[in-house]
Amino acid sequence: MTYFDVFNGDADGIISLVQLRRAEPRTAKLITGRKRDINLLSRVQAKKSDYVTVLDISMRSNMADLKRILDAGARIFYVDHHNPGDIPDHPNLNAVIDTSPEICTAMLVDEALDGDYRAWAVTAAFGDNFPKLAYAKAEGYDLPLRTLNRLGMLINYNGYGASLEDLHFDPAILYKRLAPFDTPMEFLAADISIYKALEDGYEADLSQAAQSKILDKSQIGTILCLDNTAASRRISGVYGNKLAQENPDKAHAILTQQEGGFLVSIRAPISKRNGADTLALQFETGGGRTAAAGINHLPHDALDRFITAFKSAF
Ligand SMILES: [Mn+2]
Repeated sequence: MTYFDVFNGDADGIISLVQLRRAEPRTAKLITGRKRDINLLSRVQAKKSDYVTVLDISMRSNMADLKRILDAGARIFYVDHHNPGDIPDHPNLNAVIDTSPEICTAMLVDEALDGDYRAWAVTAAFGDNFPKLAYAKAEGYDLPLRTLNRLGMLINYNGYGASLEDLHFDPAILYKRLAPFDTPMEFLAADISIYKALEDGYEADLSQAAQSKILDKSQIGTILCLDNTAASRRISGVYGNKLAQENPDKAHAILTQQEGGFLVSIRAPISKRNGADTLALQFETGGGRTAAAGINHLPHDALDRFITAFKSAF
């Protein structure tokens, strides 16, 4: 029999698995990828009596492969907080899914383990951008919250990129480096090199992003353009969040140059979190949520149309 551990390559996915495997060690095939690489179940070839653990990837996006694996006779333990679609009613599927707005996968794992690895769960909540949840769950524990916040953010930052080559650490390797420790404090005390490497990468990417070209700046907000580099692809999402926090009344669009056009990341003003999805959907490859949306490929000749649409969207 084979075990498969399938997890999102961001902080929430990695730390969900760290907690589970502290509680229940097992040798498993690790299946993961960069943060946006979510069709992970397509890579699982499971047979009858195999056991598949799935963490922090949308069930809706993996439904066909979920059914294929269940039909093959394998058992699945599935923990997640994204909209699942219709959860199959199958005796071999144990699904713990909660889509309430203030929960992340690592905190669902924490609940299942009665808070045994709370410091890890708090780190993941910070990393998945749930600071309120992190502070609430840290209450009564004596935790170095600023450090855990920074560590969670850095692990999350590591997941962004257009390919695994863009990332500082393959998420499977990052998982293996964290997994030996009961707490993030023990990890940092034993092995500061990862934290340092991520922090150096983050600061370098950030200073490169600060050199970006302004394509348009108005009362509405700012449209920036980043060069076609791995640094841009790693930082663009995190940079958009940072600019939005610093200028809460302005909208932002971060364009990253790519072959034939741009990858676009859109952030509505924090003071009025809507309009981002409507703007993105005016373009063929756009999509997202009201506060944060994106366009996978904006051709060069659509740039003027985008700038005009941006100004009327917010
Ligand atoms: Mn998550």
